[in-house]
Amino acid sequence: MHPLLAFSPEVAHARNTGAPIVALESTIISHGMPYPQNVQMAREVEQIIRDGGAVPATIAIIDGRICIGLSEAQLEQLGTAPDAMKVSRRDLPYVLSQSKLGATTVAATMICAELAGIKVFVTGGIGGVHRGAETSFDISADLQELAQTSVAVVCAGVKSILDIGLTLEYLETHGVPVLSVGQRGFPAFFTRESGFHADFQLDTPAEQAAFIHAKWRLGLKGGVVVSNPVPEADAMPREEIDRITEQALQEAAAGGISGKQVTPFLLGRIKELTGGRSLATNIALVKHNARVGAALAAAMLAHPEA
Ligand code: PSU
Ligand code: MN
Repeated sequence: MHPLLAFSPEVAHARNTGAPIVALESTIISHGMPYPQNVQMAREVEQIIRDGGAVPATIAIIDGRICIGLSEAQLEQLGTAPDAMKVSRRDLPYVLSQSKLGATTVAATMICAELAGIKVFVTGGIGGVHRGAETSFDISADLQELAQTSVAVVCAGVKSILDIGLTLEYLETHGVPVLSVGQRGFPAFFTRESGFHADFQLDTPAEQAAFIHAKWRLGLKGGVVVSNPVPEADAMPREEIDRITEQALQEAAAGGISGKQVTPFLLGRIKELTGGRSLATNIALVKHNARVGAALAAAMLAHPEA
């Protein structure tokens, strides 16, 4: 076992008994949602995964260790600490060696999940190519991680704060397949449709698991995006979210927001400008992804190649 990993008792037990495990990120807790909704969301998502027959492993960097599975107190700490760092691939050596508190992004969570032998990871939305990336070069490290780290990521697509078309082009170039569940369309986080298609629609966990096993069986390293649209009843009106997204993007540009602050700034402004309704949608879609992820983790183990 890797010396930097610290498993919670629940996850350690799952490893010993061969139970399905689902990784969860922590930037969504520290930087993606306000307190106390963030901690409550984290707890409820963990419970949905348990109810789905799998074991949740929320990942964060605490006291110089990569924690795989967090206690109640650790979830609370991440949800309230003003100094929790947003940790992507680049930042992992710093938070670990300096024993800082670190919340892992999709990229860093994938790295840690792979080290821990976890194949399925559930989140809300992945990072992507930002609008205007041709001059800003702002492309989330999540995409490069998907290109090289072998973990399946269940998400509700990418937000329209990003350039969704360029994000899909980037993933294609790097050989990252984008699956969709229940529809052809690639979802846009707050809305079910983005105007783009996913590469392959695979509705059942068994089909998704067979696809992922086939990729890795070929020796093709890297992730698979499993995109799952927000439930109809929880989706936001498209015109409203588009208008608010434009406003948030203009404010970010006017305020000179750059680097790793961009995504948290946009998420926070969208929440304010929708009077908190975007937060309810965000929580609902993560819960929906947790159901899909738990079923996928079980199907991955049930597959003959597991
Ligand atoms: N998108 C969301 N909610 C989030 C994030 C993205 O809808 O919380 C977080 C994830 O942790 C993702 C990170 O990995 O933001 C991407 O940040 P950046 O764009 O700086 O790479
Ligand atoms: Mn960025």
